Amino acid sequence: MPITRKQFLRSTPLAPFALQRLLRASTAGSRPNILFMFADDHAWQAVSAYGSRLNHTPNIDRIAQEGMLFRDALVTNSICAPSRAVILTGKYSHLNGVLSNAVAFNGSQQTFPKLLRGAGYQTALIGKWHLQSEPTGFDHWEVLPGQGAYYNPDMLYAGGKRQHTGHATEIITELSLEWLSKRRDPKRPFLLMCQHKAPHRNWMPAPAKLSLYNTQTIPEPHNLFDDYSHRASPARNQAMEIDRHMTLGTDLKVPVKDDPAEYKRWEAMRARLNPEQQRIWDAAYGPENEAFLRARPQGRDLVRWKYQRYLKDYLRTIASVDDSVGSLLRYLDATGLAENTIVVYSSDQGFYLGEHGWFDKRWMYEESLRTPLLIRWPGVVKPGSVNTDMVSNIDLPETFLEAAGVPVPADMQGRSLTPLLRGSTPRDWRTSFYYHYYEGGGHGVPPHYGVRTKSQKLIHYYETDEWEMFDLEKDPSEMRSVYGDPAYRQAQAALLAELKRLRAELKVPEAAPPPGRKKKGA
Ligand code: SGN
Ligand code: CA
Repeated sequence: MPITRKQFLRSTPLAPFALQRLLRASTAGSRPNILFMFADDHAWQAVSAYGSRLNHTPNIDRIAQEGMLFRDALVTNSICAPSRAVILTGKYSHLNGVLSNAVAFNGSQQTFPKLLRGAGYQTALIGKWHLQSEPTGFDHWEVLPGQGAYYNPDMLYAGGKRQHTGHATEIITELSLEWLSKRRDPKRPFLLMCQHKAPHRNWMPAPAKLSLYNTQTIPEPHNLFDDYSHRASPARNQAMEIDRHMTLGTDLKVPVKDDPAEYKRWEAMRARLNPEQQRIWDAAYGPENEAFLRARPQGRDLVRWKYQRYLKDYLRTIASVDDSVGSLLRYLDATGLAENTIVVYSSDQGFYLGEHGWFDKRWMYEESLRTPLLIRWPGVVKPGSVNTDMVSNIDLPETFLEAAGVPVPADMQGRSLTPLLRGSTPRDWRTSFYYHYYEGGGHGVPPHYGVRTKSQKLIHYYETDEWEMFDLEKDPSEMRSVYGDPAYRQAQAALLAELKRLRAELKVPEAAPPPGRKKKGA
């Protein structure tokens, strides 16, 4: 059996520096490896490199310190499976087919991992996949079925399924490290997509993180008690309020005996944990739950309590993701791979952390339209750089292909970020961006499309033919639509013209295709 790099590292008598030089010699000047670390629902408001008031993410921040942070990274369709399909194909949802979470990805189509693999890269995908069909284009994959479980998850691989013991974030990290150290062929460049379930709902933290933030009060957003006036009807009619739609049992881990159905769901959630994990959970949540059940706050006090529990659990799951980033970065350092590896951290979309009183995503509003994006590329990206251009998840596949020296197919619809990474934005870089959400159903957000520039946004809820327009400079939190306001007549007409132009350029069908019916739990 050939010796693995890890075994080699352990057994070698060479001094660490000489060893690193030796290992580097085999990759220096060659095509870069790509480590793509991807979270699910990680809001940019919860990354300290983005100026978070909420938490500290030292390992993710390290990518910003040593690379580039993109302040205005936008997704084309703010929901899980569609975002993943956009990244794989470099095409908008109407062309890659995954309009909503209910649609299976057609794995026979062109994807960037297939193109890299065809060019000699070895490709691996570990973690959340959520595209229903089996992954294609990967030498190795091991994925959570559907949304996957936080605790003791099953994972699927080519030809089988196995159950792991422990927390999903830690398991995905271990499997990624195992692939890097034991399964990878060190002679070929690699693409590793390490894709976490966290911090997706229902925000179940790892045992080691359960007491984080215990003694803190998480600051509230100024619009936690938004009344949804001054906007079209969808904002009022949604079902993603912390107040009315976040459940005490499954979302917030409180055993509410006076709500038997919810209590049952709480029991089912707890039953997923093994006895040791249950013991740790009961010790961590017990005292606070008892105090809550005794006091039973109401009205705004209840919303505030729910917000604290929600945010703490959400941030606790992120602390594990940040640890995972740290472990993978340290592995790259220790093996000398860091120098020739492009490291990316991003999320499938943004998320509401109480802004407008909400959780979840889907809207074209800023919190869910924007996603974190940080890229380190030694020797190419100037450490500590910040980019403010409008970039997108649709730009990632072209970026990876160009970095690998693989021709970019003409039918991809994004644009490579490599010039931006080198520090110069092409003069004809995009100044407007097209967004289209199709799913409907889930959380009551109706399908909508729109255009966003650096300073303005126009949204069309086409089922009810309602419009919104926002002046992002005067109203960054999007509390008041200026659609129809005479002061914005010209700007509104210009946005409408740009929206039409983008739809034609991107080949969006005039009539929106049906998104597919949403299955429960999809
Ligand atoms: C689940 C969640 C929803 C979430 C969707 C889509 N409910 O259905 O809150 O919007 O996933 O999320 S839960 O009770 O099952 O947690 S996505 O990120 O996968 O698109
Ligand atoms: Ca998601």
